Amino acid sequence: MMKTKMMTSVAMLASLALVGCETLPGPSGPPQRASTQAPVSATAATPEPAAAQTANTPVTVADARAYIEAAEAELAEQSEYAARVFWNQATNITFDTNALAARAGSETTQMAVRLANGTKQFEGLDLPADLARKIQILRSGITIPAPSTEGAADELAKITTELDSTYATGTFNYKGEDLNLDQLSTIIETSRDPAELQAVWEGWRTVSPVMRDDYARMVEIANQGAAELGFTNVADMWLSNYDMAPEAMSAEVERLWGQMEPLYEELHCYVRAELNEEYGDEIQPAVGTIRADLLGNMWAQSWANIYDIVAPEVSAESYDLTSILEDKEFDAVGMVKQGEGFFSSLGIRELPETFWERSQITRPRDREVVCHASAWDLDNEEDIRIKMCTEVNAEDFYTVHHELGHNYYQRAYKDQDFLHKNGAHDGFHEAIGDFVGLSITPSYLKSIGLIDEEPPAEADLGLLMNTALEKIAFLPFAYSVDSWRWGVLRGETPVEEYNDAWVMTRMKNQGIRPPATRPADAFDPGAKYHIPGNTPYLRYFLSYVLQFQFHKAACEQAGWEGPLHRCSIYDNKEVGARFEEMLTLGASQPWPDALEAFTGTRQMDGSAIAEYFAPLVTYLKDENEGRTCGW
Ligand code: X8Z
Ligand code: ZN
Repeated sequence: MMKTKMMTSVAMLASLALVGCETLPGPSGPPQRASTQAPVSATAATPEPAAAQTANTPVTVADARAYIEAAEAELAEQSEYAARVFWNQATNITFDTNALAARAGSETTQMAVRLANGTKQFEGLDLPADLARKIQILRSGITIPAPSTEGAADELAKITTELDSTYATGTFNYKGEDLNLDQLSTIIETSRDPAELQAVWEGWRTVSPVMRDDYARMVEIANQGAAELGFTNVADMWLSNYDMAPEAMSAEVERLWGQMEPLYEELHCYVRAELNEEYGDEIQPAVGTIRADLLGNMWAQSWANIYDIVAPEVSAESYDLTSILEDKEFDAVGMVKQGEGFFSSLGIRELPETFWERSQITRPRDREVVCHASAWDLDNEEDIRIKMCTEVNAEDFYTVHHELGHNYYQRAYKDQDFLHKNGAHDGFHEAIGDFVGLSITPSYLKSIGLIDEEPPAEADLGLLMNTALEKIAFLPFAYSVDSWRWGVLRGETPVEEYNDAWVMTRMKNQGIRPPATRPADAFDPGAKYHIPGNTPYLRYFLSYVLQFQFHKAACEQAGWEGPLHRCSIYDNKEVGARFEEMLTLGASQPWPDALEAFTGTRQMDGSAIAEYFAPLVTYLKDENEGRTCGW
């Protein structure tokens, strides 16, 4: 469940390289390498870090190296300062912490933009690969860039701040009570009353129409910023972060989605039939698209909450992890300790004492905080922390592993140069903890004493269905979010068509539809955090592909011969050592090198997912026989 309840925030503040959605969410929520709220000042107070140039002295490779070294030093110092300011804000939201965070973010952004623009002096030089790579990282890592035009960055900052805080403080009055996103989400997850589901689904979307025109203006300014940095538009800039041309990366995404689409269609077909049985033809017809509010999640991005409706009847009873955690009287800290225990079992050094002293593991009672789970690296060394409002349930048990994955990655690459202190790409960062989560199998739960007996093979369908509702259902959602956004950022979708394009993109890829015709002023994308928060979403799509590749490779290294979904790498030091090698590389090498180091392949590929879910797909195909699938 999304736990985004930011009372206010300063949108799109810069965070430097400790970044990724996982890290350093400054007050803008999921963090960016750097964003350009700030003006690119032609008269920056800080001198350019490069060796002084005169008009008739050509720059050299040595100059470029000196420039980058100085830039990294400057950024490293600023990033620690900014991280501490942001942490303060995110764990104690007040007027003052917001103001300080805004200022730190603005300063950081100005620095990042100035340094990125400063690399233009080296264009045309035949730079060694490592330097060219660092310059590329510096240039393309700015999520929402501003041009240096007087006032543009200020205007952009104002808009992004407003967008973000509008989302964060959004409420909807339902049955006389103002409900926030957490409370509305709970209804969507648990209610089985279609009228209530529709009211709440539509209700949450009343927070976003006000965002639409500001969003359009933001796109306009950001594209000017991208142009100044040498990019066609912001979409291309985002797609330039994958060690290949943006067009090639787009083609990669299409290829991967093409691999997964047939699998998704089987799941869609089966779930639609079950919902039809549950709700009847009036509410959910047996053909066509699925009503989005019936899927157990505010954005229909994960369907695990309707497992009870779609559970395969033939499957034996499995276990309910939430009940087990409750029965065993776990508390939030205990869940994090259990997560740490998994990483320790792989031979990865335990978390520092300061992690336990400084993390926010549960929601404080006495102040406003940003509850959306994140993992932070405060000093580029050992000061790693998570910030969660952990609840004792299965979902948060997985989230704990997800966040710890970010923290262990951060610590593993801490000795890389500053611009290489990052994931091999952003999808890697998102995939680490989820990869470990795939090893939370019955055998693992038994070995840590959470269950007494492993469920029999007859329970496999149920186990796989549960995972598919989480992982397979998510793929076309993640693909849709940035498909929509690329269209907008490229200027292909005019503002009047924003909402229709969003509805159509999701209809096409996910086969879902709103419960009723949307109002003319709707801006539904604004009701999903990552749109007003300007967090690129492709990372999650890639992560959901990569985590299965990691899992398959790890299980092969472990000599596992059974079905992939029963494989756990718990306690396997050899696999752990190889995994840590990949983590230690950070962003120092192109991502295919990191991928190859662990999996032996240089390509992202959906065949591991297909193999993992093969038994379920056989079942789904069987069940779907005679049904007209698709929409
Ligand atoms: O935003 C997140 C994480 C932060 S990295 C909590 N996720 C996406 C979402 O909630 O929409 C994780 C899965 C997808
Ligand atoms: Zn994450």
